[in-house]
Amino acid sequence: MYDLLLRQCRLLQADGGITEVDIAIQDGTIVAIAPQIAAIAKLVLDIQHQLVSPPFVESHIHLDSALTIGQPQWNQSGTLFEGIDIWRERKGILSLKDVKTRAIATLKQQAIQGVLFVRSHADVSETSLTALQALLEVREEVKDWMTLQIVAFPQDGIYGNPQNERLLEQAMEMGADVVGGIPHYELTHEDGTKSVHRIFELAQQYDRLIDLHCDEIDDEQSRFLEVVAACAIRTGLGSRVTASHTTAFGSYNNAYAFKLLGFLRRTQMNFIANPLINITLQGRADTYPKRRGVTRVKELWQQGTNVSFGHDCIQDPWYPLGTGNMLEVASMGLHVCQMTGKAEIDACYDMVTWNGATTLNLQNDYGIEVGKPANFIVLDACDRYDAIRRRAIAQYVISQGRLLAHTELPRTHWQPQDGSINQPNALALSRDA
Ligand code: 17E
Ligand code: FE2
Repeated sequence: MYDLLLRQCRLLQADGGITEVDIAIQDGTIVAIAPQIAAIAKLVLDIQHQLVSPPFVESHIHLDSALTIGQPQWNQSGTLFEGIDIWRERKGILSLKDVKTRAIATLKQQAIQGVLFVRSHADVSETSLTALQALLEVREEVKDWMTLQIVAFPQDGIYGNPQNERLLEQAMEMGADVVGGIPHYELTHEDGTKSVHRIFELAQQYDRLIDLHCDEIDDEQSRFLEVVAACAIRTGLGSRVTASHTTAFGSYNNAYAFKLLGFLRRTQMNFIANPLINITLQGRADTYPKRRGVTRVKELWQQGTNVSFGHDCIQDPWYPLGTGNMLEVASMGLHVCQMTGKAEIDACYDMVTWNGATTLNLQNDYGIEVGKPANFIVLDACDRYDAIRRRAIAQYVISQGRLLAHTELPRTHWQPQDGSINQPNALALSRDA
């Protein structure tokens, strides 16, 4: 007898193909996938031809600042830099309980919408390292239902303050999974370049991944991405390296951008764009025409470079909105990057699933295959395009073989306008009618 059996699944495969199958789970692992599995299980779910997909991957979020909107004040200019200043005030009064409560509330919000893998930044330019300590504890507390990776992120720069370099190294010792940086916010260009080299050194010394906030500015002179690319090539760290935001890439002249694209292809490194945030943070110094402030997602994707989309913020000093819904992120990415071709829309779905998993180096644990951990979601959709267009609801979220969340679909009752008496439910419309 299986623990869990899902019948009549439209199983989404890595190549975008769909097969009609049953899926059986035992002890947290997928043990059978076949057109019809004749067996009994402790729990049987009839999926009725809904889409079964690997879970969403949130490859870039700041859980330490999530849900602090308005504390101590709202970001009036809407810029990255006012956000950093507001957060500097708020982070002065962090406690473990404060960070943990907000982080866990956010992770639950994400999980019920089908996110089971999250990479969060933790600001480590704050002397007590409370944000990091809290997120390390959260990583442990949620590990039975959510996989959390933590980036040690020096928000104020490694060299902006005499103690920050030591704090970043301390964060490695405390167990951060990834080393971060912010070269465009270091005091000088030289400091920015030096910070990238230092980050690569730490990653090698502590055997960690790299994910930098890189060139998150509209300044076409901000060119730390080439330094990251050079380090990725020379160290061979390649696919263990990620450049987040890289919004200046959208402002580079094409002659430079095309040369850079070739270097980037060689690196095998990953990119994360955060379209919800950067469409609002960037372009603030522009009048008209106003730049979109998002990196060259389409061109990177076209050349086979791995790109994912992240949410970045949920109600914090940088972004007042956010729900944790990765289909909202994919939809915004699709719009801002003009990815409206059919293959491009499908790619936007991959950017919040498979590509995020690649960025997080999850390859062995991710995907719906016999022998892999049973992590997947059932979406009220028939394919990737349908899922994005209608922001499909995650009806069932299965984490490590167990049902974690079930969301019922809304039903609309159309009221006849001819004066006749409505039959309850007779005219209920299904959402995809
Ligand atoms: N910090 C930063 O440097 N950039 C961002 N987009 C956020 C925090 C959200
Ligand atoms: Fe960020």
